[in-house]
Amino acid sequence: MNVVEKIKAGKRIDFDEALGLYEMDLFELGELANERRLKMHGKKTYFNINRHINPTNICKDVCKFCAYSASRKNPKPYALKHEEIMDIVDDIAARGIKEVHIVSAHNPETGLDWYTTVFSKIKAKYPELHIKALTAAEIHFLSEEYNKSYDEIIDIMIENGVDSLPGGGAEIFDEEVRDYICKGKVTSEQWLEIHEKWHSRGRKSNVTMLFGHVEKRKDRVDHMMRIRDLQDKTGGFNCFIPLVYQSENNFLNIKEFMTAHEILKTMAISRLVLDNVANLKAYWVTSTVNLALLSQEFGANDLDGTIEKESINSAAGANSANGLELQEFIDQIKDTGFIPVERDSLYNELKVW
Ligand code: V47
Repeated sequence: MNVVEKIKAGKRIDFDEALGLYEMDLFELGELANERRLKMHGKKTYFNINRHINPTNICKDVCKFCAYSASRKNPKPYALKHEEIMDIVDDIAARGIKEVHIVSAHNPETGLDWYTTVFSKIKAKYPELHIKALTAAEIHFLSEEYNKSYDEIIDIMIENGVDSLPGGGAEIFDEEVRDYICKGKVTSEQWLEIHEKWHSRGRKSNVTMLFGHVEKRKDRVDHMMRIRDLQDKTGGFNCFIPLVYQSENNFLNIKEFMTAHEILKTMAISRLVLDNVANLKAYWVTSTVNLALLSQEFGANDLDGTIEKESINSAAGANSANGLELQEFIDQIKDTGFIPVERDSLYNELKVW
């Protein structure tokens, strides 16, 4: 059986076969990924009505790709007070937003409680609001900074009301590339260990991949394989999110933007490799809205959400600082022939628009 026959028969492909898919014609590859997508989700495209909050940009780590951290090229350090975070949450709850996505830098000056007790304040006031918060990179930072195990930090998060983990901090798992782009922060093994521990408590998380910088195709496929292996064990990943590297205001110094051709191939291959992860997100923030819409025909079945405010990728050049207007978002999904389905954070369907 060749790789195309294997894919059509729904059989699992291995590392070499997945890498070989990059040599295929883009449209043939896209068709295979689209077939898989249609089998799994039909023409439905999921999104949610969410809001990102990034409470501090002060960071003890130094990732070369990061434009958000105040210790790098961004000159304005800040750390929001809990009252300021609650003001944002009050506003979004009043407008019916259902998920808050809270991710920070690694700030050694705030204390552990600043990171964790804000969640209990949010939950006490808005028990229905889903809290997706703290990347594995933050959990690792808190564990080291406050001399607690991953289990202890995770238990504190759960006690305080965190519902799910975002997929940030995964970057690229290949150790050599990772050392080059973000030496000193959570290792690949630790990132996966933290998510495994989270899943073992019956909880869900997402997983990202930062690509389009110095990594090679083989590193992307390796990244996908490591996700697939953990997913076989736990089943805890809801969604895979390839993040396209944004090149402004950071220290990686990559001049060339990845081609749309390569982005679409990577989307399609991830749909085919990750046969055990239900959802593939085209994150419009880093891919542009147009390419995210096109990605719907290359395997993607999720477009994230309205977001409202975004600081991490927009600092590096993404056009996402103010999110997207809901009706426009919905109209665009419809205009491309897909069915916009509002979902909750755990992929339960809320409304077909
Ligand atoms: O981990 C940082 C990435 C991530 C750059 O779980 C960059 O639903 C591109 O993880 N170019 C944070 N990317 C964002 C994130 C995320 C976003 C949306 C949804 C979810 C989810 C998670 O942003 C970081 C890092 O990989 N990032 N700098 C940059 N220059």
